[in-house]
Amino acid sequence: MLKEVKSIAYDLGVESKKSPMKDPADGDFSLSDGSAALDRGVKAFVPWATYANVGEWNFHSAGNDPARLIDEHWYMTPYYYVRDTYYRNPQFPLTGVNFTKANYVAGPLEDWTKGACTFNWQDQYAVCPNAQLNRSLVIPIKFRWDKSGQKETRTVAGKDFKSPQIYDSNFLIEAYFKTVPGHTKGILCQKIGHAGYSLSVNRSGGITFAVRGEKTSASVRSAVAVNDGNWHHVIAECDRGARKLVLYLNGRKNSTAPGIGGSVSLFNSSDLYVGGTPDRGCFHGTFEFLRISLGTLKDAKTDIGELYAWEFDGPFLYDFSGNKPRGKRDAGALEKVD
Ligand SMILES: [Ca+2]
Ligand SMILES: [Ca+2]
Repeated sequence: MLKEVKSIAYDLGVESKKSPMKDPADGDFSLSDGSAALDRGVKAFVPWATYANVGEWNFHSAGNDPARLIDEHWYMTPYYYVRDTYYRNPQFPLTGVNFTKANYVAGPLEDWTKGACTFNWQDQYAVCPNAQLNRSLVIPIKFRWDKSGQKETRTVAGKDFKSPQIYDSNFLIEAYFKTVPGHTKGILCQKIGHAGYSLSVNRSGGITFAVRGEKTSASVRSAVAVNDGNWHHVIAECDRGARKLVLYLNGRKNSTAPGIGGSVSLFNSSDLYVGGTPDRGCFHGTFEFLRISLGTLKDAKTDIGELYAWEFDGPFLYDFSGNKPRGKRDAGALEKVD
């Protein structure tokens, strides 16, 4: 039994006989010299909210299985109906094919765990099967004021089932990644068959975002290369109303191209792939973050400047007084700065 408990919570923190704070009884919560809280805090990543987020992967494993990359998206659809059952609503974890613990490494966005995942360009990719993205749900509707009487069920299917399956809506893909220097022709994220979408590192080392319907297709390429071994933040946006595809790179609009209108469905029966597929396009580099949302930045009533400022210079990167961490973040509200 003890062994089992240890395997769940292997780090229970530290014990100190001395107060970690200077004089909390008199309202001074700053850290004492030699405090046990020094450098024992963590850095976490807090993404800025997007509209209708349907998939969010932070690239740390589930903990007990290096092949399971959990999805942490939250989108309060109409079928988030009974609070007690939220946890049963669909999430879209990725399965890392040929992944081991060695794939997980430290990344720049978070340090509470190994928060980034490497892809080897050979035989590794991550996948969420179409069967999980293209389901139907039967929701029982129960009326609290009439427990014995009125009962009904509602079926959620097709485009009412919200997932990275894109029908005729706006959408965006956000990724934070780095390639091995010189890498070309690697898939970042795609769900594409006869129709669908893909985001990839192209043969010039730039980014290509492509969408395809039954009869029409469109794509946009970044104006610069990203395969230099540095971390890059990309948002690829498909705006139906404006009929535009937009690529934002490292916090700025980088390029735009004519897109597709609202009558073009991207529905397809392919699986969702990240970092490669079974037969082609394996990515060589490291992922820190990826998400897919069924709306543009404008739909989320935000813009690239606001999103980028939050994610890379937001208040979660400072203490409660606005001080930057000295070295590693200290535990508690206040960083020791004296
Ligand atoms: Ca991460
Ligand atoms: Ca510190």
